[in-house]
Amino acid sequence: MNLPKIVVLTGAGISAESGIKTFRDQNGLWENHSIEEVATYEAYIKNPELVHQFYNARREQLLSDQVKPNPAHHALKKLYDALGDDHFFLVTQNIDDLHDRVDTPCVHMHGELLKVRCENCSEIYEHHAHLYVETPCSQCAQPGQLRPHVVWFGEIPLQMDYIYDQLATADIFLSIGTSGLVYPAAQFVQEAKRVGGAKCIELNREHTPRSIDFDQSIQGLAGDTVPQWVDQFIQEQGI
Ligand code: BJW
Repeated sequence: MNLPKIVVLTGAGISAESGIKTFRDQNGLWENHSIEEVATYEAYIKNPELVHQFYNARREQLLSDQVKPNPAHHALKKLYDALGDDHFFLVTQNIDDLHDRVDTPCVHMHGELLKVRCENCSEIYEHHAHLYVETPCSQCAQPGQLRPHVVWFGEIPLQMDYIYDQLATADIFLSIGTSGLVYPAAQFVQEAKRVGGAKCIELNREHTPRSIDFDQSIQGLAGDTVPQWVDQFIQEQGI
């Protein structure tokens, strides 16, 4: 069977119905903390306690009983199961682990909230507890060297070569719940179209500054639109 290859990009909007606030909504995280205060390396050097406090609160929320994968995460797992590794690739900007919890393989281009990285020995490992300036690295035992394993503004997102290779071979590019304001992810639609010749589809609660770049833009909550789109696709393909 000649199946199309689907590349999916997800953003904070896919996790909104799981109880995780998006970044740029009215009640979003940036209201309480300006982006410069918490999501740059300069901010971390200037005030590591504040940055640790910010990520500790988000880690605690992610691990609470209230947060779990929603129908959109489950639908992408269904799509992955139907297509397999050769025809499905998921890249997420989200640092939560909600795709991982339903066993959908994905590249976390902006890192992972439940991991830390040691600036002394470069070890990256799972860490679910609060992180403090004095927390020693479990590998090299140095205190003062652990940071959240996330990508801040001015840093290079992870696995970019691999992501661009996947975009170049996409037949369909699906962008779900992202404002399209943050680069390089904001440019993936042009990349998928220009290099891969992909049909590009946006699923978002509302129109975004990028909607015009897509062949189709579908408005609605991800928990509704993603399962609907996946079910229709599977039916059309007869898989
Ligand atoms: C729903 C919904 C529901 C809600 N259902 N939908 C000028 C021009 C071009 C670039 C730059 C520039 N100046 C600086 C830059 C570069 C900079 C950048 O993009 N800045 C912009 C602000 C202009 N980018 C970088 O620095 C990046 N690095 C870089 O470019 O390196 C150079 C390089 C690249 C490639 C190769 C080689 C070199 C790094 C960016 C790192 C971003 N980091 C953050 C924080 C991560 C850690 C953390 O989480 O704390 O990543 S910022 C934040 O934004 C986070 C997110 O992943 C990212 C994207 O946000 P997202 O997911 O789109 O969320 P929102 O809130 O913006 O939107 C939610 C959407 O969901 C909305 O549209 C809603 O409508 C929708 N929604 N509920 C469906 N239920």
